[in-house]
Amino acid sequence: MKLWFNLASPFARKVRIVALETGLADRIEEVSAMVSPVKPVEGLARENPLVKIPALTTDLGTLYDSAVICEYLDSLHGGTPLFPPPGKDRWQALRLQALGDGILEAAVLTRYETFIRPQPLRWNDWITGQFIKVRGGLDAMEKECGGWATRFGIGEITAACVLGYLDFRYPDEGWRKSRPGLERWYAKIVDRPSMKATQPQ
Ligand SMILES: N[C@@H](CCC(=O)N[C@@H](CS)C(=O)NCC(=O)O)C(=O)O
Repeated sequence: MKLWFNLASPFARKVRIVALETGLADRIEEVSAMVSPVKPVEGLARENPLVKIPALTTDLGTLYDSAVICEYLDSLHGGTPLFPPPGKDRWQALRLQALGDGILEAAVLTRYETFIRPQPLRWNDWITGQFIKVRGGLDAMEKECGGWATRFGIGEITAACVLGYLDFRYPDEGWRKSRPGLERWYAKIVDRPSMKATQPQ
């Protein structure tokens, strides 16, 4: 399998953590792609019409969107599943993944707005609106993270990628300030080998 990724992408990080946690990393060849919403990468465009990373080229064709790729990888190993079987736990895990992905979308779009969009075209109200989503999402995570302690499934992996991305791109945001539960939880998981091996750069 071939994974289109880069070291800064929090969505690609989700996939790389899943690959490590499930013991599948050796079966994946990584191809670095410096994506930009305004300059499509040619090779990637042939695999993923959305020209986004992560994308995973497999025998079934190329899969894209981190949630789809992570669930595909989870179907290939015999260990404890990272996506729970149908039932309440599964809905909770999928919802937490969606919450984390939503925070990441808002944070990544803000990054594009502030670093790619030419200065005269930037719109501060739009950036403020995206950060309301980031902060509201983190507050929701703070309320529920007491229940996360015992597992590192797809929801928790996504949450870990959110917190790692904010430390990487928005260190001044200070997400820990009013979120002691998340801070404690993150301190416990940040040294996992899969987290250390995929630190954003
Ligand atoms: N929903 C997608 C989001 C992927 C995404 O936005 N990736 C960014 C990099 S972090 C990207 O490829 N951006 C290029 C673009 O928007 O054209 C997922 O979960 O995989």
